[in-house]
Amino acid sequence: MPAVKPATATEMSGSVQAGLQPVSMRGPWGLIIAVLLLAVAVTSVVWLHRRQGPMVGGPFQLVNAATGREVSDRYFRGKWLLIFFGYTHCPDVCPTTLSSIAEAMSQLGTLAKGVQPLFISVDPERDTMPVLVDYTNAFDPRILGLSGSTDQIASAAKAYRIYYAKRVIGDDYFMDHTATIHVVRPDGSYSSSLLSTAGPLDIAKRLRTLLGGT
Ligand SMILES: [Cu+2]
Repeated sequence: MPAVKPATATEMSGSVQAGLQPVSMRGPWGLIIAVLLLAVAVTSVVWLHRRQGPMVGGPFQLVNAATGREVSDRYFRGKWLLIFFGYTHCPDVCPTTLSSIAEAMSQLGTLAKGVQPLFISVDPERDTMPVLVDYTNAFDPRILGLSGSTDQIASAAKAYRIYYAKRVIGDDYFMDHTATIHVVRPDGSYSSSLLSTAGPLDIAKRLRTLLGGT
């Protein structure tokens, strides 16, 4: 392809000439590259912040097991929320965690008034409203059981990054689920998380700090 050769030669000589230009002519390229690098850096920082910010939490629409009425996240504005997903047939993690939350509420004394623990069922098939209410009341009546349609639960679980899945064993089934306690601020924004293995002391300590008690 003879036509290509002269073009390549022109380009090469062009770049050689550019290299020999006074500094003032090369300056703009340095500036453009610097601006581009800065733009990339700023975009990365903004992206990371966005990732860390609204990654967990968000609006939800569920059903209050105690009243049978729909509730949204907005209903709980003004209180610190402890959000835990689970199911009443859970053999170990849920009862242990709810005991810890109940004990932490006792330890908080009057500060507990500013805290609303929510237990969201991932097993609406077995966790009917009465079953859920009896279950949460057995730990502490201040723990509110929430359920909903399959879609409502799936949507809330997705917002709070909770995985759950049915595991059938013989005639019975278990619900595998993420065991994390999420702490949500009174304005509805995500604050932090605790492991389900956190004892009552840890939970109470975290809340005391957040509520500004000590
Ligand atoms: Cu569980």
